[in-house]
Amino acid sequence: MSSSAQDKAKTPETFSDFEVKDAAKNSAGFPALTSVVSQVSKYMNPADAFKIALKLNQKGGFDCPGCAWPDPDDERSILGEYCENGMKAMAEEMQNKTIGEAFFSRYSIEDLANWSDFEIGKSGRLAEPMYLAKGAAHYTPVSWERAFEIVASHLNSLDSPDEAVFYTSGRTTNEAAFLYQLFVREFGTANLPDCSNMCHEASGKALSQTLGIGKGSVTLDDLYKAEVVIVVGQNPGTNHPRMLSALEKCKKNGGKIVSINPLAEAGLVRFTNPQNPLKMITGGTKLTDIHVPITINGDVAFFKALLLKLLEREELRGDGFDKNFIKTYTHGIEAFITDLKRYDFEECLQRSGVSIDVFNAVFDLILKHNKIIVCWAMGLTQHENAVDNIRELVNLLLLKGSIGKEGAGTCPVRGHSNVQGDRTVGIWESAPQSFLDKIEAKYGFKPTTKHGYSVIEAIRAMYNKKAKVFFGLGGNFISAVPDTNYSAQALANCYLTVHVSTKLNRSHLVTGKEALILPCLGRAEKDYQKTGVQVQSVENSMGIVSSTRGILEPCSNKLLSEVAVVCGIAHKTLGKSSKINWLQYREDYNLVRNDIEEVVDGFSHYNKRLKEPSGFYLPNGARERQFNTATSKAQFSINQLPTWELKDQELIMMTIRSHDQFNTTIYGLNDRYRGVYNERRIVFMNKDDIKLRGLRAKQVINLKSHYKGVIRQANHFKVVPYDIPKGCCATYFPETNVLVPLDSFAHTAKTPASKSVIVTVHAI
Ligand SMILES: Nc1nc2c(c(=O)[nH]1)N[C@H]1C(S)=C(S)[C@@H](COP(=O)(O)OP(=O)(O)OC[C@H]3O[C@@H](n4cnc5c(=O)[nH]c(N)nc54)[C@H](O)[C@@H]3O)O[C@H]1N2
Ligand SMILES: Nc1nc2c(c(=O)[nH]1)N[C@H]1C(S)=C(S)[C@@H](COP(=O)(O)OP(=O)(O)OC[C@H]3O[C@@H](n4cnc5c(=O)[nH]c(N)nc54)[C@H](O)[C@@H]3O)O[C@H]1N2
Ligand SMILES: [Mo]
Repeated sequence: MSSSAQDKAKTPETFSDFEVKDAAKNSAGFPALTSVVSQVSKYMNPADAFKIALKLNQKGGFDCPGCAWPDPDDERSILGEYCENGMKAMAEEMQNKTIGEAFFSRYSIEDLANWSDFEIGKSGRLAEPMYLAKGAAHYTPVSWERAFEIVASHLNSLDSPDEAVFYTSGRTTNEAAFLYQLFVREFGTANLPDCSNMCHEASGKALSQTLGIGKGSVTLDDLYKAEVVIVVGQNPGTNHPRMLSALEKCKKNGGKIVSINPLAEAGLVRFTNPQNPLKMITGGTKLTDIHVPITINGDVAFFKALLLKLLEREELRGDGFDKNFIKTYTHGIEAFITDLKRYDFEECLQRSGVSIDVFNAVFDLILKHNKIIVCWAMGLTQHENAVDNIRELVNLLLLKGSIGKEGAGTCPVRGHSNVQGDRTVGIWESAPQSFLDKIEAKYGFKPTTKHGYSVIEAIRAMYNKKAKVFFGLGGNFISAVPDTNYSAQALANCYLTVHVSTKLNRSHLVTGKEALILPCLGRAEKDYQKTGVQVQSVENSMGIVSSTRGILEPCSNKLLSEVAVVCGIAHKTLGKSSKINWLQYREDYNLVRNDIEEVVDGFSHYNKRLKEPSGFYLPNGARERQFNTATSKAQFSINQLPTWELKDQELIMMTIRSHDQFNTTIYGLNDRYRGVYNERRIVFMNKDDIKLRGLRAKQVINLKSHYKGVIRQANHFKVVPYDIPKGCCATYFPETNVLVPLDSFAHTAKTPASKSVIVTVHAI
């Protein structure tokens, strides 16, 4: 019997050989090096590994696809801007094994769906285009020409361009992303959902409303010079390891570090810099001065408590606020204060789950210092009240005048290496009119002004058969999105699903009636075109645009670059009716950059400035205290205190990353920093919660989520006692995405609330 799309979409419910040890007290150091050596030597050619380690994130080298943390502007160490998880990302991408016709004729889609995500990822690099015909059980090889024709004929037979969805994941370079959105807009739709919709969308919305720019305001230099850095809802030791070097530098300069997180994550507790052998022996620097073990989604409450105390101090002694800054640069303080006074300090503190002693220690730092930076990631953005989380931390920075000056500001730490750049160059389902006008002026067609689908809306549209073609430029849509069962049906309803990918993933197995896998070059591979090996560009988390150029030979001669794929499809689909000569761009990417320069603000002399070794900064108003809001001032905002309650037996669950994964790509089965080995189907619980439910360590349980009367279930997880606040629990994404309701998302931003899922735990 053939299995359903839902069955194929789920991760298999089987266990590996599981072991738990004490959670690590520090990060990096020797275990990090040994972990990389074992990873690299298993899957990658050692000479290539060495080449990569030396070129990774070096000036003139190539940009690590691991994360969006910036590289130092000044001298970089000889070992590259080395990082354990960066090397793991490379080892995964540059596996020496490839898969094509033989592999797919041996394994059917159904066979592959029974593999774990770890096994799927380790099968090798995709080496040739593959096609799944209607009703077929196996993918078979297809020529590039034919693949483009299949896509074009499906797109051209739709009743409306709005019946197609064009997803982007954040590894796509500026050049490929710009051409892709241009094609989509000329085709006639704005259906451009992207991974950002599930990631920092809430940050973009909150920051645009309050500070007039959807990006962070700080530079690396600011981090070095800050007096207080608050890291909230982020696990840099695993997800942005190079950020720890910046925090270490800040500390050396006398800065204090506060971590607000339900978990005492290893990298923030203590950190051993792998580039400093002496430190590896002596044990490294203690990074966090104050750890705040907050309840999941207790952040608005905690920030409100801080705001209330600052107000009290201002009223009593006149030293709580930066009155000059507020008067000159902000708008809306009166309404904000009036609203704040409605709240009770004790209630806020109680809802945050933080003790008064810890609170006072943090308050003391904030009161005494004026150069404050707040860094954050998914712990703030993946809640229904995510936009409020971020606006509330902006309120705090505004009261302190901690914006647009040295050592102060906002630092949303981005995920994918070019997710910020993709949005800058137009991957945006609701792009501003000014951008659309420039497209029209340059190319002579009128892009639709109707907003397109974001991720959640795209899933609904496919489920309801309003969208019939899904095209993914990178990423692993089915494993990344919420509500796996519903979303699997949505994809299965499509006539055609297409993925441009480097490696096999579950999205290739949960298909529409027909499907294509289009294999592309990875970041580290040389991109040979008519005018020579091409350079591309990316924008990091701090708005610096820099070049990236592959250094290894492609793993197969049948790969195309993402730029070439987009040009090929655009050319075939739009044909003679297009206003654009698509094929010229793939021969010379300088031409793409010339176009970006004309259409997108901040890219003047793009080709010339890209040659600067450290790249160039894009303009950032908030950094200069120029706020591009309706009032031209920074805007105080009014945010509600979330009032969710847990019923009897319920827990609030966050779905997080282990140390051995990059989003849906599973590098390995360990979470070394949290002391978990060889298993991913686990649930971290507080000891008291385990006892209360009559459970024991390692017991196998099922999880049920509860949302508006609908119950979703994920089976076979093992209980791991952990230092996590009572009432909270944690599991890994993507195994528990089946539990995340599609309808539970951030107001206005629509980021799935995958860090606040209400669940119950059931012994079996
Ligand atoms: N190696 C590696 N690097 C990566 C990635 C990866 O998967 N692997 N992914 C990349 C991507 S796309 C992204 S977006 C980033 C993700 O980087 P992170 O946001 O650091 O990733 P998560 O594992 O989702 O971790 C969220 C953190 O927030 C905490 N948290 C959860 N809920 C709450 C809450 O309600 N309040 C507070 N204060 N804290 C909370 C969790 O305990 C955890 O420490 O990393 C990027 N870099
Ligand atoms: N429950 C839960 N769900 C989440 C999250 C969470 O914290 N909890 N986090 C969310 C976040 S922050 C994000 S960003 C999304 C991530 O969502 P996605 O970006 O869609 O997922 P990835 O796992 O990063 O995509 C991995 C795939 O990208 C392909 N790939 C890798 N490199 C390249 C390349 O250079 N080019 C091309 N074309 N393809 C490439 C490979 O085939 C690989 O299998 O997931 C979201 N989903
Ligand atoms: Mo992300």
